[in-house]
Amino acid sequence: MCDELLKKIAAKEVAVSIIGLGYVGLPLASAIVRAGITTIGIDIDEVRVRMINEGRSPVSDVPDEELKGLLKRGFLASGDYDRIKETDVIIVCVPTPVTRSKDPDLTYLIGAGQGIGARLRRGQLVILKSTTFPQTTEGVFLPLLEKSGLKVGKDFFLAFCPERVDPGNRRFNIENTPIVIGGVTDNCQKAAVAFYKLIVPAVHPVSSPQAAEMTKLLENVFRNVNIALVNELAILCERMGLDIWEVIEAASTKPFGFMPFYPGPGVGGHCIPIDPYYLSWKAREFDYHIGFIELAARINENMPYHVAQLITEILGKRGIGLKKAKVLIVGVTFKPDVADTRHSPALKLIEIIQDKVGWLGFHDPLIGEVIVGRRRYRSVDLEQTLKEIDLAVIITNHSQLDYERVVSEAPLVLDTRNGCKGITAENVFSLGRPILD
Ligand code: SAJ
Repeated sequence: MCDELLKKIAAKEVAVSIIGLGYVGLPLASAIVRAGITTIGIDIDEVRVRMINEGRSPVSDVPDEELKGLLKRGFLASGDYDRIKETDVIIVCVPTPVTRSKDPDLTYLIGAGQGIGARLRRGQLVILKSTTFPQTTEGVFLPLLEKSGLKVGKDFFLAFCPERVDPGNRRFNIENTPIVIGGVTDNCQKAAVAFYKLIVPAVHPVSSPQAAEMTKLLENVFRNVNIALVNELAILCERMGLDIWEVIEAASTKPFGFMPFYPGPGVGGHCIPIDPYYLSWKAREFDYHIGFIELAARINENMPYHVAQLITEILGKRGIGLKKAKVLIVGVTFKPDVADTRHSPALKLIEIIQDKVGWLGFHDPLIGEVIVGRRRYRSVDLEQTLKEIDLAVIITNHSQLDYERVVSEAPLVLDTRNGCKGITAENVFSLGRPILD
């Protein structure tokens, strides 16, 4: 069975179904179609399926023009799980969020496993990409597939191959980023390696799906704890009268053994603030508490509250009470130049201060509206509003923002991203620098 599949892969005669057409699934579909492989996208969200088939991309990394090109080459989205029967390779890119109490929420992953398990046929390769804790692939996902009565490694093949998508990254994409591969059996490894070699420049096989699951978590926890480190030092620098941005720039001149991370108003996105909880949750099963992760989470989750404190302090220095203050949040996406507000610290900051200030609004060139609690905010015109407010708070440093204009028009500016780098003005205050009189 494995040899037949390997032959089909080598001849590029396989057809692929991708389950979950989000910021991982859609770019992956694009790369696979561009490799000349027949691909179908499956998603439970009918609106998203319709949007995609009309050439309107829900993912900023796949522009409409690129999506239209995929559709022209035969790609289509469907809500019908039965379509996976027509394919040889099934790739699962569904979300793995956390619950409100920060425990892993495998609802989507289990749903995908059930959907596949009910339709699995001999000779198929299933690849799981969703970030999750070690033992998910073999302990949670595999049993759902084997409900089909088929045997892994003999009748079908299963591997965990974590995604490495950095939304908005113009330099790295699927075609130039190595992929880690953890097959359940040797045949599973062989099949997954052979398939991925059609799409990526390099594959890195590891000894098990668990090793691959842990690799991905290490990659993201590494970012989370390092961001927390500079966030903590930013607060210390404010108190010590130092400039964290100057210090990080200086440390970055070290050509080895250092990698810069930057402080900010908090950590957003669908991975970095979430994935570490998957690891700390699993570690507890082994009577092991990873203090690093909990500490980093506390520090990063505190940042929006720290920014709220800075807002109060800056307005206070000008004798403006919070209750009367008009505050404009500039940038609400979770990172610059990506139209995505998921877990954005801007939304948490709005939630913290919206009942405390006289007027609150936002401007973001990529986002039309946000809903925080029971309130709906629409993006306001920047130039017009700057004249009418007391304080502009730069939360997301989109490259297209005119920082000179923000500084010249707004009476006060709090910059949490060093977006105003190089602009000296007495009305500009910065996270990570002392708030001087
Ligand atoms: N952030 C900081 N300071 C930093 C870097 C990031 O405050 O020095 C903040 C960002 O503003 C953002 C959050 O952290 O709110 C996450 O930023 P990110 O750059 O990690 O962006 P993500 O979550 O879109 O993508 C990450 C990938 N990023 C990079 O490799 C640079 C990568 O970790 C994963 O492939 C991806 O998550 C994922 O899907 O796991």
